[in-house]
Amino acid sequence: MLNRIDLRGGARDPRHLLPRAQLDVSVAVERIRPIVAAVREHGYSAVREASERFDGIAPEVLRVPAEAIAAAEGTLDGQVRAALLESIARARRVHADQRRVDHTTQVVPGGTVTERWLPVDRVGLYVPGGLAMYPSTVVMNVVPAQAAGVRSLVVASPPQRDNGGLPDPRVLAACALLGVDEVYAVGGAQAVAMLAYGCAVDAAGSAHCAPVDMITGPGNIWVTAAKRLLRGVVGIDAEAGPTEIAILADDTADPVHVAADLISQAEHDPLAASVLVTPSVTLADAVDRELARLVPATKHAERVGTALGGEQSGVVLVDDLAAGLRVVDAYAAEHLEIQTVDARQWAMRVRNAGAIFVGAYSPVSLGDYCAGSNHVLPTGGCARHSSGLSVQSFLRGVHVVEYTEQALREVAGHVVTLANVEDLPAHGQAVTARFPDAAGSPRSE
Ligand code: HSO
Ligand code: ZN
Repeated sequence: MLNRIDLRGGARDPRHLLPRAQLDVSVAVERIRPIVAAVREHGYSAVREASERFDGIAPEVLRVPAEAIAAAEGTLDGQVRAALLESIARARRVHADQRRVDHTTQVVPGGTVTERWLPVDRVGLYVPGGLAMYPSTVVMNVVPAQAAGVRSLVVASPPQRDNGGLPDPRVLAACALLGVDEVYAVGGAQAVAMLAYGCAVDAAGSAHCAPVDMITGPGNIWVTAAKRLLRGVVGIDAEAGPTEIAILADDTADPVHVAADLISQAEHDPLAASVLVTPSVTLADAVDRELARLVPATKHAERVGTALGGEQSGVVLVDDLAAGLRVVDAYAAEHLEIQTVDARQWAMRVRNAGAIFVGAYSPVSLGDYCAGSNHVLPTGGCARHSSGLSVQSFLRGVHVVEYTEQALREVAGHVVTLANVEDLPAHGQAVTARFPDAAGSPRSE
């Protein structure tokens, strides 16, 4: 079922072995440009027009009433509620520990630089509706924003025709459990534009959605395109590609676990990538047998089969675990499982991965829901340079500089020298102007 790539005994560069799906967003950007421009210019009426056109429904008042949010929470199945609350509680525990503290460095006596971590003021979270609607993703976006201290957090999600023009009830229930009460029944590019520019949300213009500073959350290609177009007007999170799991395993791994985990992420998307890296042909053969047994029985067998059979998935055979480590580092998977002897030791040596799952009892799907870790992670090799969503994503580090007269006087000469070497003498004069009668004041030309 899985393609085999045999790297044993060779010195092939593993970097480009497994192709990754590329999403062409630039064409979509041109398609949504007029929608974004219309929302900027006409606000409410343009948002409703686009909703009618693309979602087939547009409520007259775009903000979801508090009673509807409460009602959605009320109808939530008890077990789902308990599981979501557990997911929220564990994520809050981990994210609370991520909060950075402000730090003051005394550079010289009388001269300090303080790094202050300030939360973004207002954040918009886009939540897709329909099939790719994950209440767990609402949790993974809202929890770090709240832990960062974001004061104002708003959710936008498409109106559903079968829910009377309200967003999906699971989205509303997740909002209620997280304490988010500003929710708009708007989806697509028009939602991103509404969040970025702000607009009236009823016909009379008596209620408004204030513009946000940052937009996060997954979406279809139109949403991604709108976020790309509006980057700069607002901050945005990374563009998420199809999900990926890589497993570094040796013959101590249980092939049933390995196969189940490969299937679990393939379930997301026919373009999802499931990659096994192993020095053990015995394990690779056993995993193949398990896949042949398990895939036909899984609910989304077609999607899973397409993903596992695709050129983006495969088994990479390596000489030993050290060679396997080089492969997984080159691949830089969104999720990396280590199912080997001394798993923790091997995990410590990994350089590139969005998140690492160690040992036989830490599957990726634990992290998707209830480990406490965040499941919004870098895909497409971006783990080489980027992190997953965290409290840090919602904070800005601001340097606060404070020098006394004496401390400035002592370094004035160096400032003037550097200003002159860059041919910016007024920079130096801004310092020397403070010391007009300084004997032997620094030379400025
Ligand atoms: N594995 C996905 C997240 C997710 N899984 C949501 C289930 N629901 C990307 O990390
Ligand atoms: Zn998942």
